[in-house]
Amino acid sequence: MNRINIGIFGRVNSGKSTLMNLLTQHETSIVDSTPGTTADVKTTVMEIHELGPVKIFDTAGIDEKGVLGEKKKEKTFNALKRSDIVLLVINENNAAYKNDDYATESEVISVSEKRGKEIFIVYNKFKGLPCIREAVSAKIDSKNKYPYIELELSDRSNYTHLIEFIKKNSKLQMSRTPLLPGLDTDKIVFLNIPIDEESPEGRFLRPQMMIEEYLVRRYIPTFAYRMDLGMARSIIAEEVQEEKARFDEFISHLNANGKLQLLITDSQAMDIISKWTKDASYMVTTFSIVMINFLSRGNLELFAEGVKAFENLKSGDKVMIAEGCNHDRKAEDIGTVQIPRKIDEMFGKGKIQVDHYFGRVFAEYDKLKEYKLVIHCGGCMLDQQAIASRIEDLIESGVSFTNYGVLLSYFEGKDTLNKVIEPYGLKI
Ligand SMILES: Nc1nc2c(ncn2[C@@H]2O[C@H](COP(=O)(O)OP(=O)(O)OP(=O)(O)O)[C@@H](O)[C@H]2O)c(=O)[nH]1
Ligand code: SF4
Ligand SMILES: [Mg+2]
Repeated sequence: MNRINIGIFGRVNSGKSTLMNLLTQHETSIVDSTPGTTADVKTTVMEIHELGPVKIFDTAGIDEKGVLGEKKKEKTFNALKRSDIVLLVINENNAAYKNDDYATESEVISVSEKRGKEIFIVYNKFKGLPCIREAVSAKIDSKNKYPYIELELSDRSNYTHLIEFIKKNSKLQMSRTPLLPGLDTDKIVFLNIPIDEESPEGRFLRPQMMIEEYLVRRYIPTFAYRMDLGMARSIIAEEVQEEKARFDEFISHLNANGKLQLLITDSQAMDIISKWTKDASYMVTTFSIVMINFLSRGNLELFAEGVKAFENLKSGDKVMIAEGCNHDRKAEDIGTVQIPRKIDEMFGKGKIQVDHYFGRVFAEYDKLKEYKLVIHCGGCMLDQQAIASRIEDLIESGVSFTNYGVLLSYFEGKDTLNKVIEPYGLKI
C-alpha cells in the first residue's frame, strides 16, 4: 500500500523508455528512435531493494502535436498527478534543445510544483557528445533547485548510480496513515458483514479482508458477524425482532464489562445499525469510511465536510458517483441503485442528474466543474496516489466531494454522521 510512484516524463525521444528499462533492468518498454514510440502510459510494479515497493510510469512525450498528441498528453499528466517522484528526462543529444524555450520541461515542472511532487532531472548523456546541462538548467532551473544526474541511460550498469541518486535526494516520507485509529488490544472490534447473495464465495471484499488482517496482526480481537439485512428490514415485525434479538445477544455478550470498543459495518447497513446502536457505549464506523480515510492519507475531514453540498443541491444540478472498480452489480447496489434512489426521493425523480464513473476512469479534468458533488466509494482498488490526485483535481475545480459511508450515515441524521466520524476525532 505504501508504494512510491515514480513517473518518467519528457519530450518524445528523450530516452524515457530507456530510463524505464534501466530502472527495471529489463526490456519493459519499447525503445526506438521513432518519435512517439510510447503511445500510452506503461505501468510497472516492482520492488527496488533500496527504495521498497515502487510503481513506475513510462509516459508518452508531451510535445507531440495534433489531436492524438493532446490525448497522449492528457494521459501523461494524469500519470504525473499520481506520481510522488517526477523524473524529467532531457536528451543531451538533441541539438534542437539549444535554442529552445523549454516550454515542455517548464510545463512538467510547473504542474509538478503545484502538486508538491519531488522533481529530479535526468540528463540523458550520449557518449562523446558535448554536455548542454548548464544551458538547459539556466532556462528551466535557474536557481538550481532540482537535483540532477547525468547518465548514459542505455548503459544498464548505471542502475546503481541512478538508485543512489534517487535515494539520496528523495525526502519522501511515505504516508504512514494507520488503517484504523488507535485501538486497545484487550477490547473487541465487531465487523458487520451482511454478505449479499450475489457476493462470490471463498473470500471477503478487500476492505473487510484488509481490516480483519490489520486488527489480527496487532493482536486486536475481532468478531465477524453476518447481519441478515432482508430480515432486519422486513415488513414483518416478528422477523425484525428476531434479527434484532440475535444482534443484541451477541453485542451484549461481547460488550460485557465494556469489552466492545468499535463496530465497523458495511455502509449499506447504516439504516439498521444507526437504529440498533443508538445508545452504544462503543464507537461505530463503516468500512468505506475506514478505507477513504486511509487512502486519502487521513483526509476524512474533507469528505465529511463535503456532505454539506448535498443539502444545497437543487433541480438541474449534476452529481457524480465514482467507484474505484468495476464489480458485479447486485440488485441493491449502493452506487447504481441505493444512492440514486435516495436522491430521487429527496429532490424529485430525475431532478438531479447522476453520472457514474467506475474503475480507473474518472471524469476528465475539464468536465469536473460541471458537478456540484462527487460521491466516492471507499476506493479500496485504488492507491493513495490515485485518491490524492482525484482530491487535488476536485479541490482545484472547486467541486465538493463525499464518500459512501459518510453519505449513507448522513441519510440517517446528523447524529449518526457524527457518530461514524467520531473515531477520527471529527464533528460537523
Ligand atoms: N546512444 C544512446 N542512445 C540512446 C540513449 N538513450 C536513448 N537512446 C536512443 O534514443 C532513442 C529514443 O529512446 P527512447 O527511450 O525510446 O525515448 P522515449 O523518450 O521513450 O521516446 P518516445 O516513447 O518516442 O517518447 C532510441 O533510439 C534509443 O536507442 C543513450 O543513452 N545513448
Ligand atoms: S473500489 Fe470501491 S466499489 Fe470497488 S470494492 Fe473497493 S470500495 Fe467497493
Ligand atoms: Mg518511450
